[in-house]
Amino acid sequence: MSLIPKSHPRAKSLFIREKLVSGFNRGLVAKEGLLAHGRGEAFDYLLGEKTRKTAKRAITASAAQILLADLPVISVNGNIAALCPKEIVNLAKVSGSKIEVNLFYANEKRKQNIIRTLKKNGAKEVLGTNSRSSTTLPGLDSARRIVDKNGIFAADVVIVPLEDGDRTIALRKNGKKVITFDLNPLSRTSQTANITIIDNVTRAMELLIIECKKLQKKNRKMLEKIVKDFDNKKNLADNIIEIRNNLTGRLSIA
Ligand code: PTJ
Repeated sequence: MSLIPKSHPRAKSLFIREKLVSGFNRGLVAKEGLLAHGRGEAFDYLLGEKTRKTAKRAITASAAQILLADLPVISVNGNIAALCPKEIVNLAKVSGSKIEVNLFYANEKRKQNIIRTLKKNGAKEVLGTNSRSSTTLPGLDSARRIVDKNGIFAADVVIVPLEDGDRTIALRKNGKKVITFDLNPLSRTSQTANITIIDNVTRAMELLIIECKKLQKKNRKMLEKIVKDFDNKKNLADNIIEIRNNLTGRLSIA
């Protein structure tokens, strides 16, 4: 049972923290994942802990891009498995995406724990552990280079929540479209992905599922137009303005 009273002014943020700590205690999250979460929290604070207009725009473009894909794959790491396992499985179902576990801090036991959690939440198939179908993503030195031939390696669109910059660059160099969730608009991942959703995954993942369901009714031409009209660099610049406005708004209240 949680020790955090619902009335606490920062209850939501503290509940998310608890999910991460619980994920760590259950062997899903790397120690470093707790630190990565702290960095995310700081940026969420600057955003005002709200899904901003720029995130909504990126979510619409992401949904269109995923629905246009021949083989979309969702890459899952420890933090994502702890924060939104059910949403990952739902997104995969709604969008016809495959799920692949891919860790920066490689650890076979943690991989198995993550797969078990995803399966408990309804996943039928989770790639990322079969050595017979594994291969190497060129241009990457970290453990993330090991990918499944039928998953990330073959994908045309890869969804990489909470990512490190090196792999985003490698995926792009290998001709993939990359969609990321990252609270830091200045990170290399944010700057190099095709579509960056600057929002907390705990808010944005559910919104992406809803948007995929909504856009399923649109034809291919309309989806292509949504993707074509989206400019990631401009959206990131607009996001910095949102942060600035949020901060100046707070200062003027004080
Ligand atoms: O489970 P593993 O071994 O694959 O490791 C996963 C981590 C997250 C530890 C690894 O990928 C890592 O070190 O990532 P970075 O380079 O610290 O980047 C994580 C990014 O995610 C940072 O830019 C954070 O601001 C951002 N972030 C953290 N929490 C959230 C977030 N973005 C969206 N929602 C969050 N809840």
